[in-house]
Amino acid sequence: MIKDDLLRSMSEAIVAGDRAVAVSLAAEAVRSGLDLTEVIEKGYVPGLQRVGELWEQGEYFLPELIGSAESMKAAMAVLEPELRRKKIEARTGGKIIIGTVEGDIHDIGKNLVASMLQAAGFEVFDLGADVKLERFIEQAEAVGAGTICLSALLTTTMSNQKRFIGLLRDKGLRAKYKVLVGGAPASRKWADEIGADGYAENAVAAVKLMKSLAERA
Ligand code: B12
Repeated sequence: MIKDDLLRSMSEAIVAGDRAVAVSLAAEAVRSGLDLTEVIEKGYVPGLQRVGELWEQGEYFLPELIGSAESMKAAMAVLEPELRRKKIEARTGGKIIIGTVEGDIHDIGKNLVASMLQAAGFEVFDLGADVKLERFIEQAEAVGAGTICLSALLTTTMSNQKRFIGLLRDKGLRAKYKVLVGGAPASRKWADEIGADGYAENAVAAVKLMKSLAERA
């Protein structure tokens, strides 16, 4: 299949919630030696964006959302080992803690960011979703991480990104960690407002941002 058709089919498989097709297209991308970052951002992610629109228009309900999310996860399970294998740079980027904040179970975007950071040479500790704010700090202290990445997909849980920065301050640890925030409701303005060290709108931008912070450190 030519690349553009492949990317379009990936998007369609996610919209249709067709796990088997999503997985076989991921395998085809790996076999063909395609740039997997591009495959994710231009193939699968637009499918999920479309699913989001269909949900907003009241055309999709929870079962469809779950089907699409599961298809995305299954495709990522094929792509992730390959992304790791292909990582070209040495692990010089430092240690990063990442997770979705408490009260929020969305983890697809967070998983993408974690995979890409890992592929770019950072040592990533993924705490999963619905993570208690204290746990981010405990784990960062335990492994000696320098950066903490917080994902939030709900307008109700993005306030936990702000609470987290307050918590770090209360503990006298604010200066010790770089805090990056992301997720659909977040923005650069939000990051500035809450005093975060950075914001990125997608996984590719998150890698760029982390690299520039690492260079400055
Ligand atoms: C898939 C999905 C689900 C799946 C999640 C499966 C999973 N394992 O993640 C399921 C079906 C479980 C689900 C549940 C719910 N969902 Co939902 N869901 C979505 C949907 C359609 C897509 C989200 C997604 O995966 N996007 C694709 C990824 C790739 O994008 P992303 O997450 O934004 O991540 C990218 C960037 O933001 C960035 N990024 C992400 N994290 C980070 C972190 C850092 C540090 C950085 C730098 C960057 C970064 O990089 C990522 C990769 O490019 C969105 C719609 C939308 N438009 O976002 C709704 C959406 C987020 N859900 C919504 C809602 C309301 C819910 C529920 C409350 C529904 C319900 N009534 O039960 C529950 C939440 C329960 C809970 N407590 O969390 C609303 C939120 C509304 C709001 N304003 O708060 C949305 C916006 C849909 C809508 N328009 O109403 N959902």
